[in-house]
Amino acid sequence: MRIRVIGAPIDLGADRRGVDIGPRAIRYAGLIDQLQQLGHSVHDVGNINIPLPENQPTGNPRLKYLEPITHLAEELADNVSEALRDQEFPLILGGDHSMSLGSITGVAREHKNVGVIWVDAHADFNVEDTTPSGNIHGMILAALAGLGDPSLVNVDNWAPKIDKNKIVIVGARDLDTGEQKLLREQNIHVFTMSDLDRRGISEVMRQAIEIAGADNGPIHLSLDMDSLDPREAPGVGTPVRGGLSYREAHFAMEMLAESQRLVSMDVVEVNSILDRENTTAQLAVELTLSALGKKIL
Ligand code: EXY
Ligand code: MN
Ligand code: MN
Ligand code: MN
Repeated sequence: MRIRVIGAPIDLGADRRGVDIGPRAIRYAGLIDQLQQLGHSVHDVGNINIPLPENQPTGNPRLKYLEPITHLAEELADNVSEALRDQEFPLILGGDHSMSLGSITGVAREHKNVGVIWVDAHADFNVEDTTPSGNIHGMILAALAGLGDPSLVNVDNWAPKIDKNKIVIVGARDLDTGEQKLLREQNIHVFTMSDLDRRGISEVMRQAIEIAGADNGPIHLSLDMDSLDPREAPGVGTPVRGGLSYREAHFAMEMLAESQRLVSMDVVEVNSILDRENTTAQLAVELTLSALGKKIL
């Protein structure tokens, strides 16, 4: 398959600096070579240009860096939809999760019925009134489902980007009160870590693929590296104990590859400043390879 690698080194959606180094750390961990060894051809377009953050965010403290984030989203959406039109598989490297506003907008432009599997310790389903931090990376999935600030919801002048019945969150274990209420009200499919403990990764992923890929539709994977246990992925912006094991994460990716429904994927929240010898970036490469067809045997 021909893969377009796009770096989105944004850290404006999060409180902590460091995820802006993510794309470089992932490339440094050998992504391009290993994709080629797997038999894919790779078109690496480099990184989207990100404005440096001002020292302190200006504007609404409950929607920090709203303007540059929406501006990036427009630019990234253009790049991603162009990739799909050129028959390339968009692989977008973060950067914090706010970049998925652009990546998924670009995918949804070309695939109106795309479903999303959001592998994450968090739901990223806050809105201005419920956010505890004002960090937009914690609001992105709500915005893609049509909820939240109009500037986020109406990027590219249309909404919603994703049918909320085709959203599936896997690995959640750190949800805010207001966010929990919204998730319940909107009937969002959430497989928490408790669900994973109870049913196992195989059954959870079988259901996730069935829901997100309903009517034989395409699936976008948004892999937040903080979905893994911090012992496996220490270099993330918002670590939460009790996450996916190394094998649970790989098996989830292998099942997605077997489904043949993936049309695009994000890998986000690699924070190299907090990482240990590039471990998390290396794991991001390994998991990407599993999602793109690498098998044990
Ligand atoms: N729910 C918290 C907030 O909204 O501030 C933490 C969000 C972390 C988001 C990271 C990307 O997954
Ligand atoms: Mn612009
Ligand atoms: Mn996230
Ligand atoms: Mn997260």
